Amino acid sequence: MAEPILFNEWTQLENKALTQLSSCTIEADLQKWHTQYFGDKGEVNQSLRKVSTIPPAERKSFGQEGNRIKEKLARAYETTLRELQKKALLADLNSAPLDVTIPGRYCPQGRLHPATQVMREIDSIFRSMGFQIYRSREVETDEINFELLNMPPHHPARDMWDTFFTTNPGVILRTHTSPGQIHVMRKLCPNPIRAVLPGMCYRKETITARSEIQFEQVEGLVIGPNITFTDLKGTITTFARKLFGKERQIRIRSSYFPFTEPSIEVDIDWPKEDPNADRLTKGTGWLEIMGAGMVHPTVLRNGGYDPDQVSGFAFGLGPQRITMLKYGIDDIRLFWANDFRFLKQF
Ligand code: FA5
Repeated sequence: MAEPILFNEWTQLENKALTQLSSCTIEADLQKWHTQYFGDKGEVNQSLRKVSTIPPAERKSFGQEGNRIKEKLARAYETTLRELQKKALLADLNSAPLDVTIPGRYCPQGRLHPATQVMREIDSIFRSMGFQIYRSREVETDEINFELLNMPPHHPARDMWDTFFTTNPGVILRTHTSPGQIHVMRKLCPNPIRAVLPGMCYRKETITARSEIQFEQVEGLVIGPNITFTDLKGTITTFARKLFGKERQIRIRSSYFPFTEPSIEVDIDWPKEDPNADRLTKGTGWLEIMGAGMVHPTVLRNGGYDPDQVSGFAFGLGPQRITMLKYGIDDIRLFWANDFRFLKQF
């Protein structure tokens, strides 16, 4: 019995396609071939669409034959593509042979920013003294940054912290890490606390060699029964000795912060032989590195604690000032200026 004319059409298509495929020598030819047969208007699809014009009794075998050829051509295409790619790669390798003896390209090794290095050192000293490390937010409410730290609106102490306001009323960039005290207290109350909170602070300041508008602080907070000023002094002294060595002098001065009572400030001596000593220490020979004190009863209450049951101390230190002391850096602006000549030295 003679084969139906349409089956002949499939066989012709198959033979033609395979012959053309075998004459493709580069990938571009192959892509043209693919479009010719498998594109939307390609010959395979056109032929398959003819199914509707076939007498119903022959449609099934017509479709089966069409799909068999379609799959066969698709496989042949994949095989040819791989072969051509392999050939192209070999030709490329042969035309520019690889010399494995050429030295590799120098890849400069990155390192940690000096601020990060010192921050990690500070964290590890406090960790070794049993402190936990907490992060708290940089965008704060006026309430937590000031009011709950015993500074109601119009309190004159607010003048010490010139503030960046956001367009959201009552929302500011934190001026110090002390609002973190309230977050930690509210989280851990009524348990004892021994925590440090490192992070960035923002103040609208006149930028000078020792003051930036953006700088880091590390807040410390210890709360529990019978915590005394002696514990504060011991902690600060141990910290400073671990960081700077025993030969560096530490000076504790009385001071005022609304959220601590009594309050102190801690200075460290600046090497006298440094020609910039006068400018940086305003002629005193001392550079302030932290404020501290015993947590004010109102602040304890705002954190959920009963000041008759527990007491505590807090401190806030400035790692950038500390890094300046440690490495003899004479200008705080170098920290965020992204100058490689500076950064490469650490
Ligand atoms: C405070 O910010 C208090 N919150 C510290 C505190 C915490 C006191 C807990 C009591 C209890 P002060 O404004 O002095 O205090 O800042 C603390 C430290 O941050 C300073 O000693 C200094 O090392 C650093 N610091 C302050 N302002 C700047 C600035 N503009 N640039 C760089 N470092 C700064």
